[in-house]
Amino acid sequence: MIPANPDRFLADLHHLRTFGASGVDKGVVRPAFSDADIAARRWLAARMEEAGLTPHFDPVGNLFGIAGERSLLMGSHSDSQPEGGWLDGALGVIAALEVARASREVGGPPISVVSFQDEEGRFGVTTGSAIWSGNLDLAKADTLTDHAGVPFAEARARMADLAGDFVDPAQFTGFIEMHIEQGPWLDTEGDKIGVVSDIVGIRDMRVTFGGQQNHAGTTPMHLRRDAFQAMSAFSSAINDRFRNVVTPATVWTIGHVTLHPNASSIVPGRATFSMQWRDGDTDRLARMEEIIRSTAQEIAEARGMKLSYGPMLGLEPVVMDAGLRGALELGAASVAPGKWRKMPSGALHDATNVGALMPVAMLFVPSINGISHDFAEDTAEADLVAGLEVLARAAV
Ligand code: HGY
Ligand code: MN
Ligand code: MN
Repeated sequence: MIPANPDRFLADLHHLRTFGASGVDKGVVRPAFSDADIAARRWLAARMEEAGLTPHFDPVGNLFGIAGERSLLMGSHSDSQPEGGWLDGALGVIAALEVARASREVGGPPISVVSFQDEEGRFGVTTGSAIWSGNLDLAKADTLTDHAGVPFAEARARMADLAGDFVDPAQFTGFIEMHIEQGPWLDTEGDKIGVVSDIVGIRDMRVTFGGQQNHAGTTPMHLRRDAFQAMSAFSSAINDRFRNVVTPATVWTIGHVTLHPNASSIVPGRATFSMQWRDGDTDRLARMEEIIRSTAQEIAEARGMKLSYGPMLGLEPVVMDAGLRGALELGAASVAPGKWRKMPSGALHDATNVGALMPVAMLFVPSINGISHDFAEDTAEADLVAGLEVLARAAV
């Protein structure tokens, strides 16, 4: 047994949300490499040290608390979305810290802890773990920019004073990530624990329609090359054309839009938007890409638009390791008998990348009303503690 301490765990979890607290619900604004993110990482490093782990930052801001011998690795990420909840990522980091600390106190198995950097994709898709695992080349990552045009290289330079080398993954036997579900299923159906079977794949790229900026009062409709209208037509067209390709589990999102110059009395000359799609099947992701590119091309030609794409980012679907999964299932069956389920993950997680290096598995706890990536994200404390207990049992 590892006697994880629920009170200490909850106290640390609540302390972490003071970094970048939004003041709305329990929400946080702690994007990767922001002042709040760096301050939170410094605090986490100190907590790791107090727990007897050796804190270590790598060149891209990933923070490890290393047990010092060959060990299990557990954790998640502590950066947030631009409007994030207090548990997304933070839960997995603090639960890992508590289990590692409690295990050390009783001479239990060595456990290392990690908080990956930029899981939330300010620059890429799960950037920090993608680089560590080799899924994303560091030189390529350095050229990726956020929506404000800041390159990753410039952002990570903010943590250069802390940075050591990349950590050797060979010292870790496997990786377990605890997370909130971020969807409706556990909450709706009254289950307490989800043991993840697999994580979907993702594709993400920026698309730009370039038209002709012009006067919104004098330019006749038939002479306009309006970039917003092109983007809008594209969005409707792909919803229609995906119909014969997707399943009810497939999702796609235009979540970030920049209109230039973004003024009421100017016909927009440029529209740049994020196009993201996710599915558990790589072939389906590829068919969707073909539809996206051919539709954008058709619309550009019909409306006299220049069309350009940013770098295509992506991660493949990943199946969880049967052995680690089995350990989580045993833990779930004893902590929440009859109230747990096996389920896929529709959200991306660092475990996807770490799976390229070692066996990985994940467990979920319920999200109240299925809300996440929103300040209102929350989970009942009893469910957080049940998840901690499952994690502690599985680690043994
Ligand atoms: O978007 C995701 O799935 C993750 O929360 N970064
Ligand atoms: Mn997350
Ligand atoms: Mn997230």
